[in-house]
Amino acid sequence: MKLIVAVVQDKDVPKLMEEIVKAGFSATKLASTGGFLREGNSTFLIGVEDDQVERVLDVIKKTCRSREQLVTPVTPVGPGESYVPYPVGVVVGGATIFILNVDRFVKI
Ligand code: 2BA
Repeated sequence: MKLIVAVVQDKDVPKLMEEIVKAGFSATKLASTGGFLREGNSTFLIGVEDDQVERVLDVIKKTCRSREQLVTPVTPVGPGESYVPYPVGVVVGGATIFILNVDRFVKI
């Protein structure tokens, strides 16, 4: 068995959850925050049999889009210096996915 941990953008969450459930998988969604943008994103935990991993990845690929987001770098400015921060674009997503082996799966 595998645990798929997928970090996705909040905008893709409703569709992704709908498609995962429609495909017959179980998922848990956790609210999370990206360390770089410090913005909310969502982390899905999806436990599946080994032979189902590719199907779940297909659902995620079809559902999650990459988007460009503007970030304004924060640079410390010394006394008497001025600094005009220019926003720079970073491409976020579709999804960041980790696939872990599950030693044991228990439901009580
Ligand atoms: P954030 O950490 O907020 O990162 C958002 C986007 O900012 C990243 O998109 C990437 O394009 C850019 N970025 C991140 N760190 C950077 C850096 N040090 N310098 C320049 N640009 C940087 P994604 O790569 O698609 O990642 C989206 C979210 O997935 C991340 O949000 C984070 O929550 C998670 N993530 C990505 N890689 C991870 C990893 N190795 N471990 C744990 N979580 C990860």
